[in-house]
Amino acid sequence: MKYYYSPGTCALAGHIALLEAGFEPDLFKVDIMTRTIEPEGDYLAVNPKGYVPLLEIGEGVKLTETVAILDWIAENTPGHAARSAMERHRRIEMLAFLSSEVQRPFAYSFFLPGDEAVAMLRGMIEGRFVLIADQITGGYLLGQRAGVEDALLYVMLRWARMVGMPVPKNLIVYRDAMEERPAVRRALGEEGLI
Ligand SMILES: N[C@@H](CCC(=O)N[C@@H](CS)C(=O)NCC(=O)O)C(=O)O
Repeated sequence: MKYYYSPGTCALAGHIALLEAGFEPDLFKVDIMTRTIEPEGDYLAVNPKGYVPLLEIGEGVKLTETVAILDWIAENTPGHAARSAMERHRRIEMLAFLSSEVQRPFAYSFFLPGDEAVAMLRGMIEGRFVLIADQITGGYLLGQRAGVEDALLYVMLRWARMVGMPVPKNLIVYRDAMEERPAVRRALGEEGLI
């Protein structure tokens, strides 16, 4: 199994989820500015989309898109596969929300010029964190144990901390607890972030 990532990006979520699930992926670090695989290699030849993450499951079977990768990991982790169609829909609902409604505006806010646009996007993200804060009633996003969606939320909260964005107190407690998980610490270490 191969996993293509760039440190600290949304690809950190899949990295964490793979380790939580007990997979031992071969890691390939990608420079997303030059679209090269470090130390050398054409990332576009691997993934014409040019962005990370990409999971090569085996035999040339490649999966892109954070939502699809995280859903694949959950479905292929003993004890984590959805037990009903509705349970799976709920997971995808949460992943899609985090990906489209938090990750995407965050990405725009990192690159868009103009203080006004950035302030507007940050206000939007802050509102979404308030909605999410109300969901963490069982300790994690979808209940009482960490799932793939928690890996993505952790990365979004890490980004919030990086830009000094205020988030509800229970999300700070949640983020700090996630950061103590062995898989999270290992992924951060492997990406050179601690
Ligand atoms: N829709 C994709 C977006 C992934 C994405 O935006 N990746 C960023 C890092 S967080 C990236 O590689 N950006 C470089 C680029 O877009 O060229 C997903 O959710 O996986």
